[in-house]
Amino acid sequence: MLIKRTADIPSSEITSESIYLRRREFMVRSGLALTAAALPSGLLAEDGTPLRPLKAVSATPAMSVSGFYTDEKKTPFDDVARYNNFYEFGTDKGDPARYAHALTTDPWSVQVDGEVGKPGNYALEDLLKGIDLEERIYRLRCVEAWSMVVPWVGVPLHKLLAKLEPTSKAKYVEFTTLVRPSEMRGQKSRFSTIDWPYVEGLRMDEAMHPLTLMAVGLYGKELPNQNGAPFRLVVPWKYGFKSIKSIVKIRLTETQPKTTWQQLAPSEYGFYANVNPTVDHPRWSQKYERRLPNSLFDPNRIKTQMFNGYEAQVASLYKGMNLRRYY
Ligand SMILES: Nc1nc2c(c(=O)[nH]1)N[C@H]1C(S)=C(S)[C@@H](COP(=O)(O)O)O[C@H]1N2
Ligand SMILES: [Mo]
Repeated sequence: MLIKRTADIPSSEITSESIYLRRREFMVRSGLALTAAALPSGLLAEDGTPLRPLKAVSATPAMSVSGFYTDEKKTPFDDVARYNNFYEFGTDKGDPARYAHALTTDPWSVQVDGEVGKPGNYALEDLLKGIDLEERIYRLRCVEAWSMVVPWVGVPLHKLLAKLEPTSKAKYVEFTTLVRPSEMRGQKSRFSTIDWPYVEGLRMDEAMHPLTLMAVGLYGKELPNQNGAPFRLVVPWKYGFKSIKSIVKIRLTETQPKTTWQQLAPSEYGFYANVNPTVDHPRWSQKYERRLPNSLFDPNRIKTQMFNGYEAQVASLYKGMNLRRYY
């Protein structure tokens, strides 16, 4: 969507001149140079449609100092896009890739409210306008003890929040995923235990941390739907469930948001959910993880690192906090 070249937008999608102009304006003003011709057309969404390229400011060696980049082996695109957790489409790891193509991601708007100077219902392209896209190569560690290395494309959340002008009362950021059972088959399942919408949240200092990213793409292309298109959170030092997908609402609050997994099983999933190999999940150890891709014969088991390897960058946020209590 936000990444389409004007020439790529089929006339059937151009519903009005104002939408057409808005898209064009986004592409020009955001500095989002489109290099469709220069990139291989290799990456396909699960339904066979090509993923549009994004031009991001790449990670540089200087950035690696602050954790923006890891030179660990990247998890291949096919694994990143086929092994997912996105319960709105089902609980099987293959369900999101199988069913998420049904999701309409254009147009997409994001409701901004609560403790901000600039509340409103923003078209995604307007929300991101003027902020350069950046590439970040992060480890992603699921609470279920598997992990990946993903090259994301997105904007730092602190830049977006600065645009929205948080008030002095803003202590937390709450994020909400779309509810659209007609396109999200997991939301109409009788077996679903989740009370939709999926909600996540961060403390303000976590949200403002330079590592915290709002992703719109991966592997240099727009996000596959199953990875949370068109707009999702990525917090690399926390368990994957904090990195909420397909966001339609951002609310700044004075009080701690009631988040989905914490509500569902408070003794198993905390609000903080910082990756911590010394605090086990009540039902399994968190000391090791399976790094994807792996197989029965090669489990690719590696040691889990404190704060998922981002201790140098984020430990100061939790100074003096009992991480066994605030898990
Ligand atoms: N809305 C929503 N966001 C979500 C989830 C979900 O079920 N619904 N699953 C979370 C979990 S548990 C993980 S591990 C990551 C997985 O992201 P990925 O599929 O892009 O690897 O998404 C997170 N974001
Ligand atoms: Mo997860």
